Amino acid sequence: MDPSTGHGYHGNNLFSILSRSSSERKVLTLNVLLLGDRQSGRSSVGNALIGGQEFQTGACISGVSMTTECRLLRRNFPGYFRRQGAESDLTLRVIDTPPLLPQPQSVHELCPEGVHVVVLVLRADLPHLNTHLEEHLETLFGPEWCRHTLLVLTHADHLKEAELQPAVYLTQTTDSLRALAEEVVGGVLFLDNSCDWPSIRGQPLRDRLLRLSARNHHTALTVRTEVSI
Ligand SMILES: Nc1nc2c(ncn2[C@@H]2O[C@H](COP(=O)(O)OP(=O)(O)OP(=O)(O)O)[C@@H](O)[C@H]2O)c(=O)[nH]1
Ligand SMILES: [Mg+2]
Repeated sequence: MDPSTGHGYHGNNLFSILSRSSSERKVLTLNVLLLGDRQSGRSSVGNALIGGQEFQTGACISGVSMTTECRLLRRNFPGYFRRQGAESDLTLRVIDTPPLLPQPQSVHELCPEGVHVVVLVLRADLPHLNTHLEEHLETLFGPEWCRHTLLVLTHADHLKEAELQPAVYLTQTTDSLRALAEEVVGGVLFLDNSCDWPSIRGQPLRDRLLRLSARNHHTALTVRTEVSI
């Protein structure tokens, strides 16, 4: 518990996260939670992050999401970054979720040590926010959620087709999306999931995520399991 907030803010220090594998390499393990509305592109973003196709993606059938329960996939990126002169691996544990917010208990079971980065996924071409989203995030993580969150706007290909530059898009979008974009400390990243191999598409996202976590000294937010959503 963070004594200043009382909201289960987990004070992991870097050395508890960096551990040595059998080959004497340092490894940084980050838990990443994907959240978003139905068909926002969460599973596609998950695939970009892990550089694979293992999360099942596709159109909704009869209004039912492709993803109906939380699923965790883990991927190691050897020698991904350097810290204090030493090469470190980056291990991502990515949790895909059903639409909007998953039950806190399901997330807690998959990562009891907490979530380092929340990736909030929205469609750039459908920028109407669920009005309770921020409220739910606060219920799930407490007021620190925005320090650990980055916003990914998928379907950026539609902006390209409309010849709309991302920076211009952000000035013209809805007030609620603009406010959210300003609130999340990780900022906004546009993603076109229809192009490139997942591993290429995921590179800027992995970099951004690592920077955000480093800014938080790799502390993790614990899920507040006493609430139900
Ligand atoms: N054109 C385009 N299609 C995308 C993009 N991202 C996702 N899609 C497509 O949108 C559909 C839904 O993507 P998913 O990644 O399954 O979305 P999801 O949020 O996990 O969906 P559910 O689990 O069903 O709620 C799939 O057919 C994807 O191929 C994108 O950036 N551009
Ligand atoms: Mg899905």
